[in-house]
Amino acid sequence: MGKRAGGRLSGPKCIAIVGPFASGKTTLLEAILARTGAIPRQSAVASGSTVGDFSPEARAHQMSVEATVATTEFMGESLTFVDCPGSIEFAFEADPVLAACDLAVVVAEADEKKIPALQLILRKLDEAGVPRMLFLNKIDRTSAGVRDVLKLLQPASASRLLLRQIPLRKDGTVIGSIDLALERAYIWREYAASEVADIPSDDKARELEARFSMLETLADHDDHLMEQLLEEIDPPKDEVFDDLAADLRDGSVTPVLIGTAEKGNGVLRLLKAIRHDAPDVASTRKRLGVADGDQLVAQVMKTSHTAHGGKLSIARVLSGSVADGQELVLSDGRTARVSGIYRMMGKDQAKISSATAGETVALGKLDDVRTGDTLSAKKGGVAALAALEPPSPVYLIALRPRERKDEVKLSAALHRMADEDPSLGMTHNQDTGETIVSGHGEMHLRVVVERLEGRNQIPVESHAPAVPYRETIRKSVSQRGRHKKQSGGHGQFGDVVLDIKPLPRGSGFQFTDTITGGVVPRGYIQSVEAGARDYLKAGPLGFPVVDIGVNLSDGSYHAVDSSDMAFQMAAKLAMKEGMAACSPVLLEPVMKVEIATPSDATARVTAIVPQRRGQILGFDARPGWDGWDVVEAMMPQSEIGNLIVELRSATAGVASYTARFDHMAELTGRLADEVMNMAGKAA
Ligand SMILES: Nc1nc2c(ncn2[C@@H]2O[C@H](COP(=O)(O)OP(=O)(O)O)[C@@H](O)[C@H]2O)c(=O)[nH]1
Ligand SMILES: [Mg+2]
Repeated sequence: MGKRAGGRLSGPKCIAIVGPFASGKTTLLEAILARTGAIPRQSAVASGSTVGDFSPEARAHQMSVEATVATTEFMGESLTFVDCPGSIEFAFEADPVLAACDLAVVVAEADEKKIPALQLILRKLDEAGVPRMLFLNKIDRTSAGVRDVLKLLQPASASRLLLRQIPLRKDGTVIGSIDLALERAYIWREYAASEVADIPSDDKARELEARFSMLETLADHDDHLMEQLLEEIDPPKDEVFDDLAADLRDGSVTPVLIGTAEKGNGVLRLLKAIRHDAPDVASTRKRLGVADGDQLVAQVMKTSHTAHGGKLSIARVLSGSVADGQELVLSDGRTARVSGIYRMMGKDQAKISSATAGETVALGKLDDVRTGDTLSAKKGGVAALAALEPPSPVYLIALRPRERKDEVKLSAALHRMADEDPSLGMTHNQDTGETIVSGHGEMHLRVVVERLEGRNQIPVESHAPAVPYRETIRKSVSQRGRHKKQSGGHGQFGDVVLDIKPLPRGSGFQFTDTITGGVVPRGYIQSVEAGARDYLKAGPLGFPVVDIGVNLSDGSYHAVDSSDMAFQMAAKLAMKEGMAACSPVLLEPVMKVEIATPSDATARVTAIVPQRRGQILGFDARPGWDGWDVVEAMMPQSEIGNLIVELRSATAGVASYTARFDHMAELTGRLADEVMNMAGKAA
């Protein structure tokens, strides 16, 4: 392999901060902003005054619930960091960010329990082709050797983890780091630049060994370096740096840096590594297939509706430039005019007049623009770059405003939220006045409700969505229905005999007639069918009736008093009396469920299924997912409502499932009684 360019790439960069929940991403962002002077001092996440997690919802739950964007400057270069939430419930926030960033800093810690979550995140990076560095955080709390930690984490990463720094310990505590490429020691100071020192002689052997192992890995992609190692020549530092940068950029290795974000330790080294090694916007254009040139191409990473400034579309300018007031074109040809361009700092914005390639800025009032859209300056300017596909929802709630007067306000607020979060699904049910909101976990939708009640001041009522129970019959019957009224002038007369019988599951409703000799005139047969159908809306148990056949076999009519209405009434009467004698039974929907889980939790998952009246169909390795299984099962829909909560707690938060309707099954006994009682109360 020839030598690759590894020189420093200047220009504004966009860096996603990703990693498992509570690994220290928000803390790291805070440390970076403090170290680069964007904020006066570093606050602790617990203090509630960090740049990330500024929303009341994030503070209440002590977790990031949305991406935070902050632009700072380091040694004269613009760096935009996007702190992406770690919880799988909010994971979709990261997808549009990854679609347009240059680099991801993966924040991880030496915690075995978080490996499945780390694996999920690294997969996302692989899919998006995003080069990454790993920041091994909380090193102050890590007693294990850093190389053992890497061995622990390596299975989660398809690309090779390359240890770039080792901790410097004194009396068992970490006091700094040794950089293996620079061959220098850094003694950490809290919230301040480290003191540079020579590598203590006691640590020299350890350093040399770790350095050699780093060089060996780099030599896998550099024949020249390999030769030098074989000949025991110490390679020039420049060559090592070039290899580090090149291997990072093409994704063949993931350099690992260490630190304690909470004290600002290791942050400057991280920033320097970013400065020297990170790909730039030209590399990202190449990755995304965007032509070089001065044509505007911008990719929207996030949408937010601010209390005062209106809608903001946070976009990465991939090429060209954008100016305030400019008309932009979406990839489908629609246009929108920019009103305000801002540099972001968490919840705050600073107005600027234009932005050029590489910058990540907020574009104001692009009403029709959505997260994931690709913007250009002229029609046909660019095709959509990223097709964002939210995972299928795993949790649903039904909600309605507590007060009717809030209906319009609620629908507007939900509309804004769906605009901000494309992974929220919404369907409005005209009949019940409820909106069914679907999302990716209990917390995801709890935050929706909190935002409605907090930010939007709309008190709402929410509950589990109703399960669509049905009923059918188990016996046949023949029933006469006679509707006769004589009250002044015209009377009413209809008379029918209906043969009612059960049909196989999934048949729905079938209506036939065997009328001969015109005992019920043709025109009224339709009326009989209409009457029977109307009855089916609520059978003897109170639920819509399915899988029955009704045959009109006999009847009589009156030349003057018979009417459409009268025959409908007669049919309903026959249905009402007949159905009660047909041994009605409740039907519940049963879903075919596929649960994806890390293999070491498969046994726990298969134990959950039968507890929820489910039946395991089998399980198998998850295609393309090392160390994961897919469990297939049949489960009643009523048992799936909060299934995800239990699955997540059994799998360190990473399991997911898809469910689709399979069939209706009879429900009898105590459970059926409960369903009927509930329905009775609601009616
Ligand atoms: N001991 C220690 N704790 C840290 C460090 N970095 C973050 N934390 C703590 O870990 C918790 C989670 O941090 P946070 O930044 O919110 O994690 P995030 O979910 O990845 O954004 C907080 O209580 C932090 O104070 C660190 O380097 N050392
Ligand atoms: Mg966070």
